[in-house]
Amino acid sequence: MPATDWWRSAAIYQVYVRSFADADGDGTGDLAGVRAKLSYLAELGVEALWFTPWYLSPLADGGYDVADYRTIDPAFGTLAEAEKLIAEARALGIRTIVDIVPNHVSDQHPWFRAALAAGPGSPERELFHFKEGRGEHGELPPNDWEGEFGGTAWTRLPDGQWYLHLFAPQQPDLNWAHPAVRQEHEDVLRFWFERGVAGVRIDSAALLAKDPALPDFVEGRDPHPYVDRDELHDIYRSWRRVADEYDGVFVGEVWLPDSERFARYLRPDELHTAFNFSFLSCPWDAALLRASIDETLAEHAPVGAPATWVLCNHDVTRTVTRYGREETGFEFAAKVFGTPTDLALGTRRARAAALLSLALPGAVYVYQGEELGLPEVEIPRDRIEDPMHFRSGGTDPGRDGCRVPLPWDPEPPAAESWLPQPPDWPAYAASAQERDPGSMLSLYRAALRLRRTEPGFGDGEFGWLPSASEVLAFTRPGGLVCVVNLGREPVELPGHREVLLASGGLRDGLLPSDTGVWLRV
Ligand code: ISL
Repeated sequence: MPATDWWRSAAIYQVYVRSFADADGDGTGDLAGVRAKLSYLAELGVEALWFTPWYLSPLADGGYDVADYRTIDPAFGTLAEAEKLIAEARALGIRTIVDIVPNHVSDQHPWFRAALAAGPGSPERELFHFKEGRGEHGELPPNDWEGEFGGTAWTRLPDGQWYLHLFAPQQPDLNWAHPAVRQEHEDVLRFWFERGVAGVRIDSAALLAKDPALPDFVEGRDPHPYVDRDELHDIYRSWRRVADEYDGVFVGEVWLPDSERFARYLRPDELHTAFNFSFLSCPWDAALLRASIDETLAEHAPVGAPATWVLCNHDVTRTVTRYGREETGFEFAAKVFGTPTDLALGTRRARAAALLSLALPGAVYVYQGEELGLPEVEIPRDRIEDPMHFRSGGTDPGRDGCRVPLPWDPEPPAAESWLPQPPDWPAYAASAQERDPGSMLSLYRAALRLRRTEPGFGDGEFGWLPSASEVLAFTRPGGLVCVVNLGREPVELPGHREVLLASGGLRDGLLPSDTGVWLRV
């Protein structure tokens, strides 16, 4: 495979900078911390790092409220440090992916401040969606759209106008029909590609374009006023021309139930890849997972794009907690206060799921802490920071529970971290897991090493093997076979020469419940 095709098979590690590693001991992760852990990441065996937004930000939404795309937030470091980090990682064979948030900016971004100052009717306001309200005195929002975090998607200003924000009020939506908005983002892409980044993750990629009439939402009406509008494809085609100048690649955050609509973003002149959220939100059930895998491969094939496999990220319940819960369906990935979890069961399944996702064809994402088997944390209510919690009126725990700073060592850090680590987290410390061959970290290291050295893994041929309905079994080139038992009873393994790796012990040659194995046949 040519070197420029690295993204078709890469194992990509998501770094939530604020919670990764804290070098200056102020309780918040930073770039110096990432640089200090590059050898850990190289040893883990990942081929690229995706950094969640590290730009100047008031952190009203964990950095997804960007005040300046060309400045690193001083809490994290400096641009010069980011450049060093990109180069040092590259020297270790690790590429960098930055996170671009094109749907909105921070309310502290110079454009929005200028728009507020310039007042109604000004050209500055045309970069956003400012509107008069409805009702006798404009006291009602311009339309009935609800924000992704709950509540109306509009906020009224003292001058009477309202502005649109699909997320928090501190995240005003940009007007993508405006040429300056397009120009600015292409300049920002160039800015980061010039600094050596290999790829860009596109936040909320299907939400940028809005119906210019900003009509009320009507269930089932096509096209949707702001999700997956056709205008987006022209935007991404011109982004692709920029990326191609640098051999840069895109991964889109595209949550769409319709696979044909989803695949449009992956046409050869648009985005290279998109996250596979249907796999992430699929419960631990052989038939459902098999269907999700089939559907994923079928939707990618016509456009020639590789699939991606994602078990968790900074927005969803951590894998070991999710797989230890009873309920199924999409709520499964969403967050609920006080849902009982069987962590031992969830961990066993998460280990098997790791072997499953790492053996499937395409690229794969690992979210920081997944390799440590961290569970979701129930954050004390008075420590929650996520706007999703507050916008839900306190009913939704929000997403902080998967964003707790990583435990590197069994000794707690000198300064308490910005989100508190639970008292039992020393047991998950990376330095302790490194020495334990049975740990989640050892499993991930071994699996990622095999994935790199065995050419049959990554993008390429895939075929199901006949198996019991509760078992997922498939072949990859070079005689590689992955078998995962989701049933209650141990099952026999296909005839094989060698067990390469197992997520748990085999018993009398049988594969126990909730266990996965890689074989060579
Ligand atoms: O669009 C959705 C469903 O149709 C949402 O799920 C949406 O894609 C998702 O919430 C977007 O998440 C991303 O953007 C947010 C940020 O808070 C998240 O952390 C980020 O991953 C706003 O920038």
